[in-house]
Amino acid sequence: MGGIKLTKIKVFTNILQANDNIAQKNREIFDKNKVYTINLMSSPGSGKTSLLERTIDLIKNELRIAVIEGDLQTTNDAERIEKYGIPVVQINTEGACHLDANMVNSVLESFNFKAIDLLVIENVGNLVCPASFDLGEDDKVVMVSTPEGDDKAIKYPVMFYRAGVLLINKIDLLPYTNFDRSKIKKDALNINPGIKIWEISCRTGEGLEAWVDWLREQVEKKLAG
Ligand SMILES: Nc1nc2c(ncn2[C@@H]2O[C@H](COP(=O)(O)OP(=O)(O)O)[C@@H](O)[C@H]2O)c(=O)[nH]1
Ligand SMILES: [Mg+2]
Repeated sequence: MGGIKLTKIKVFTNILQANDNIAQKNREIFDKNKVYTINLMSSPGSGKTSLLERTIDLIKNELRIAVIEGDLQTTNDAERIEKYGIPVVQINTEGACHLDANMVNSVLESFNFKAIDLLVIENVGNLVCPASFDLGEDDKVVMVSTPEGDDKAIKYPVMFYRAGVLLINKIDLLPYTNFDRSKIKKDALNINPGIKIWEISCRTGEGLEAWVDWLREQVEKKLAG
């Protein structure tokens, strides 16, 4: 019985190794073209697509943005982004709970990277699996929203350990929840002392300037590098 368990672990390790090799190829493409790339992750409904809509609105006149949408089934999110007139590709994972590097690699030829500064990959809504699959991104961004509860960092530590940024969304709903901001911040910083944290509302726009300033800085660094 013990042997079966060990075999499973080995298979998963091999899958991750294969994924990392393709992620490295993606990274080379992003680096060569100086495209700053983000892997945006959260539970379903936290507000990933809303953040994209807001962000595009705020910086589309300064930065050339493109989006990869990951979803189990629909093209709903890509349709929302398409309205902004920026390049967007939808990947349907057909049941898989995360994007992997190969899925991303297979759509990269759809983009003209010479004309893109910032690529945002909206991952499948899930706080577990996406954390383990490198896509070749520069930074992982994790979002939680106030109605989800403030225990997400301690429950899903791998995600918070790997993310460079934590966005606490739906801050406008704070008065209607028992969400304790100081608790999740403390937990996230215990897991990952370097994580940057911003409170935002994609409904009211609160806090989004700081987020967009940071994004701008990252894109500039990538262009200069
Ligand atoms: N009140 C409130 N609702 C939000 C906020 N951000 C997103 N929503 C709503 O939350 C729902 C899910 O948002 P969506 O962007 O589709 O989440 P995703 O599944 O993570 O991409 C939608 O009904 C949004 O309008 C916010 O800051 N405040
Ligand atoms: Mg979405």
